[in-house]
Amino acid sequence: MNEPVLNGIALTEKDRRDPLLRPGNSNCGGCGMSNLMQMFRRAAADHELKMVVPACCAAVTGGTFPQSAFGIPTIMSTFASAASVASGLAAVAQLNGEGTRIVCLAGDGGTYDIGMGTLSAAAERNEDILYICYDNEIYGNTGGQRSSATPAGAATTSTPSGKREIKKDILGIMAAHRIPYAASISLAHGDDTLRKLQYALDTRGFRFLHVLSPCPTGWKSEPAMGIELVRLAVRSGLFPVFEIFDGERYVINVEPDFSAEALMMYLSLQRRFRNTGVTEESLQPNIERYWNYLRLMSGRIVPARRDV
Ligand SMILES: Cc1ncc(C[n+]2csc(CCOP(=O)(O)OP(=O)(O)O)c2C)c(N)n1
Repeated sequence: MNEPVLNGIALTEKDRRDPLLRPGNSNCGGCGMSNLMQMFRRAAADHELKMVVPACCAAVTGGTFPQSAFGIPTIMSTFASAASVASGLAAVAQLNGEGTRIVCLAGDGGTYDIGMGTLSAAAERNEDILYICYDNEIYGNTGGQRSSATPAGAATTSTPSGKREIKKDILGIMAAHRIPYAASISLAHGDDTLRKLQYALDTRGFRFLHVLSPCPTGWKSEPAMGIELVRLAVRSGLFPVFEIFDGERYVINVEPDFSAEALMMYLSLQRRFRNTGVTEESLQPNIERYWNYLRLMSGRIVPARRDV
């Protein structure tokens, strides 16, 4: 069951009556995508939506015909075609003069790796699509293999002693397409999440949202700790929360404290980081490097590291 977790934001009757993700779906307990869908229902209360979902956990969540866990018309696509299918739906909506918002909901494997070709093409054409990547940092649905979103040091079923390469910079890639809006979303920051979802729904053209999505099954963490893990990822600087307008105006939304304590807590609460050799010290250089880049892009020169 999905008990609504709107981060302390009160539920409305509409949230209960008309959920985007219905109770009784097959998501694991503590799945970040479930939380995201609840937040998205709230943000999209005034919008007609159609959704495209490529192969991923969300495709399984959808269920088998004639049942569906999604409360909106949804098309399941192949991995590689999600953004193309969404482009077609967007064109139809425009031809019919409908205000329907076309949404792609895809995992990190479908976004960073297998769907990148059509994603890039749709972004380059500035299609009228809201693309949401829920990033659980693995190919979750097939047992938790590494993707290019998996962070360095995380054990997966295909990198049992820990991934060596660092996580791909997906927002940098999307910004390079000069799309109207790209942002990262922390589910631990409810107001910022709702604001960004609403802004992305109201903006036209290609919009891209990147959501860190806790996966207790793959991260080997407690289901109830998901939101806390996201908070620690943000606090430590590991997951920067920012937005990019037109590929060039960077705005940092949440200032981390860069505390070693938050980073240590983040690592120790997930068994995927156990025995892989990853430490707080080994992660710091990449965190600093990325934050220096973000400071530069946002025009805010502040030292990236503050000892707490
Ligand atoms: C072309 C292709 N390769 C592999 C698969 C098998 N497959 C289905 S879902 C999935 C994992 C998807 O991972 P991700 O996009 O990260 O989403 P998640 O499962 O984590 O929600 C894979 C590999 C497939 N359906 N199609």
